[in-house]
Amino acid sequence: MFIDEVTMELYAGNGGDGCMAFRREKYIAMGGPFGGNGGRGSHIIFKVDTGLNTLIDLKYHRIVKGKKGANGLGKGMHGKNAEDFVIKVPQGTIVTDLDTNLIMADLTKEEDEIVIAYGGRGGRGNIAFATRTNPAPAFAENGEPGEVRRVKVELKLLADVGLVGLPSVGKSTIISLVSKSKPKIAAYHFTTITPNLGVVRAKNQKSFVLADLPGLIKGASLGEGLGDQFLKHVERTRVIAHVIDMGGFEGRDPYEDYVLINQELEAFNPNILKKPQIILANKMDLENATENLEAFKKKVKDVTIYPIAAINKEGLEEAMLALANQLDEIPKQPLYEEEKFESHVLYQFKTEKPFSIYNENGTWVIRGEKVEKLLRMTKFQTNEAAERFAMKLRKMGIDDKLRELGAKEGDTVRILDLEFEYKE
Ligand SMILES: Nc1nc2c(ncn2[C@@H]2O[C@H](COP(=O)(O)OP(=O)(O)OP(=O)(O)O)[C@@H](O)[C@H]2O)c(=O)[nH]1
Ligand SMILES: [Mg+2]
Repeated sequence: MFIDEVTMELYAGNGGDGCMAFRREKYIAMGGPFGGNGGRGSHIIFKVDTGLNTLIDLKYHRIVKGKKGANGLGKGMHGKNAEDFVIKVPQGTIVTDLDTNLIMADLTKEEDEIVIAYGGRGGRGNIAFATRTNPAPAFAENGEPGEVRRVKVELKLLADVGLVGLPSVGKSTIISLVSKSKPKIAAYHFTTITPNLGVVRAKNQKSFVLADLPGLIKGASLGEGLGDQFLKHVERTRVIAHVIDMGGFEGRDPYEDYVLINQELEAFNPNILKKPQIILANKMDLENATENLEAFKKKVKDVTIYPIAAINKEGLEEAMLALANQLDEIPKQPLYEEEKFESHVLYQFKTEKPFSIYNENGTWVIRGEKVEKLLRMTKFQTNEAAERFAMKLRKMGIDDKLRELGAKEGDTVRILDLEFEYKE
């Protein structure tokens, strides 16, 4: 089975908690702060593995959770960073953030690697908070929560040559004879429903990747038949190999078939027609084939035509050699790639207000990523920690806003599951 789109949930690891500790030494009455920082949580990283061809492995690992960083310890010891979680993907994988719908990564190069969800930083231990005015702070931070992302992971096949044509023209037969790929072959339309990849080794020992695609029909670019689900794979191939049934099966005219396929390719993406093409004139063993080919050649003069009879393996070797040689002349990536993809790799932070306040049955509820993170990172072990938390809320402008909204002394205020009284 070929899988080219997977939705995943990524939970980067939380940072380890900071430690609150004090020196306890003989002859030193008031020990200084001695709590170390927590370690960073695991990043979730996507990395190209050139040995992979599909996203099938990801299908069984749709939810990925990073590890928490180790907690800080006494004696000033910092917690270790958690090991990063590396997700291996084939070359050509695209990662899109489902919340912003922006492409975060387009992993086209062999060495590409990118952090998609950042692990939380470790919480600071009380050593980190020591100041001249407060040399022995009695508070520490919890680790920062790791990033959570929902992403779509897509693979556009990086095939060198794409076999395109109407159903039943012999595309799968061809790939089955020139590569190790063993797709289903049958005398009914739409036998192939997902693309198949195969590596072809031509007579001159040069190799390339061939894609056998499901049959195209009129309206495919608009989603007819199996439609545009797989037309996107054609976008990245370097050469288009038209497979045409020269037997004129079911009363068809080979030239009309050729024109129709080109129209569908153009309607899907006009850039596809800028790619070099060749024509594999198949089923030359059939009765009317020679006659049809002569008529076809008169109408199509600018594209090289290779007459073949895939069923008898006739002409295939020559056609594959010609493709291998032709590929040598063409740059490795499609010409329009930069314009089409690179500029789409954008990263946008979710823009959110630091907080919002609403009144729910007399309780003031404060929501917002920043304020909730502050709460999660506060260790309410001591009065001093609580005071620091209150001070931070004040600095964020939450007190002023509450007053402005009419909060009164003694009103209940809630952030996540923490409730406290409003004080002027
Ligand atoms: N006579 C003859 N029949 C062929 C030749 N090549 C393929 N066929 C037959 O044509 C039929 C369709 O072949 P497939 O390879 O499944 O065609 P396809 O283009 O992959 O079809 P879809 O997957 O439906 O798009 C099968 O019955 C093949 O045996 C050929 O050179 N000559
Ligand atoms: Mg097929």
